[in-house]
Amino acid sequence: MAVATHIAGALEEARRRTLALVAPFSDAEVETAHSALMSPLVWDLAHIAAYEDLWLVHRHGGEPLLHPEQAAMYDAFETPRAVRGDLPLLDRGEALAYLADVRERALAILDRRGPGEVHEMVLQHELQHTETMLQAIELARLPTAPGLVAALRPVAGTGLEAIEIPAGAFAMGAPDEHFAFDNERPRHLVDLPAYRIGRTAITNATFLRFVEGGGYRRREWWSDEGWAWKEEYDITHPQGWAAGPEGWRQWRIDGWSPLHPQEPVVHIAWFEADAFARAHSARLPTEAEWEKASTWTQETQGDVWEWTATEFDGYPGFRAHPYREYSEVFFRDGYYVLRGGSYATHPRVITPTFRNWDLPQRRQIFSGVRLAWDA
Ligand code: AVJ
Ligand code: FE
Repeated sequence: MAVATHIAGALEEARRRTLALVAPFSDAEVETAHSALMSPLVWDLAHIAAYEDLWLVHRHGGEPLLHPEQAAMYDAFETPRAVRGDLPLLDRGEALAYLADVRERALAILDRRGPGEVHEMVLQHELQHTETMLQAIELARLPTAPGLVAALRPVAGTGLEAIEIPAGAFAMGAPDEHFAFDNERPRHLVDLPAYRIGRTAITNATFLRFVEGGGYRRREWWSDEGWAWKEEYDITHPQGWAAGPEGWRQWRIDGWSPLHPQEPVVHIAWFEADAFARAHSARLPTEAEWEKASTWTQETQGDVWEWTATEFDGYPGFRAHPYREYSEVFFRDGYYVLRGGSYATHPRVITPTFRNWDLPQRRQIFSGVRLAWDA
């Protein structure tokens, strides 16, 4: 019973976060697709409800879906982001009612049958979507209610200071005792030679030196794909930066602020992180290097997602479970792994083994960079 009460409380807390995110906005702001990259916020709301209906009411509770006719429209795989703005989606009021109705049933089932592994999955799913919604909100330059994102902690140093990690094997992946997504398993031994890795993420001040030092004009620092992307979209600085008479400013969640030199740089693409690393005779860490070092480099962990050199794939012996479309459909399809977490990530999602992923040109994600070097 104590476990059921705990999970019910956590589900309620996640729901307060979801609802607080959309509370300040007009119906039109919630229902419009602000960017082709992101869903209308109302899609996320109804999707969270549909997901909970499927896993907690139907699969865990054995009851019929509340809204079987909505299942396909709110299935992430069947209905990709780019088309979500053109669908006859539920309106805001309908989506909020869907959330509340499913939650009532899910809590009644939880009372009756007790919790299962799927409860933590559904909880994490909702929390992940609150971060996705924050990406959409930031891209749309809508203001965010206070208290929903953590303050970025200033970094002591430049981000270029390294620590050396000795050679040796470590156990990579999530231990069996607690919930983890399938892509974090099985836990397996990985042997690494010695290497150096940044003690912290790279700061704005350090990234600004790259920008002002011609970093976006030096062909030799960029991959072919990265250069083509940068040229096509005329990328000359991280997303949300603007140069003005009073210096550089940055659009951050709640509006414009002066670029803070000691905060970690955020909203850079993998291509930019990779070019920055080459400009410093460094490279991105592999995700194994990142995870092995995570007990040594905790200072800024969880402030910005950190791009790694590793393309998203299953660990040896991977088994899709229980939600097949969560990970497997993205393996070996050009996605790069990010590690850590960000100021927009709920702390429950942040663990040393959690794997996030995105395409190398994406920078709506709260992404920064940590460097690595061969020892
Ligand atoms: C782990 C953030 C890459 O948004 O595609 C949410 C999370 N999966 N619903 C994504 C997810 C299904 C996922 N990321
Ligand atoms: Fe989802």
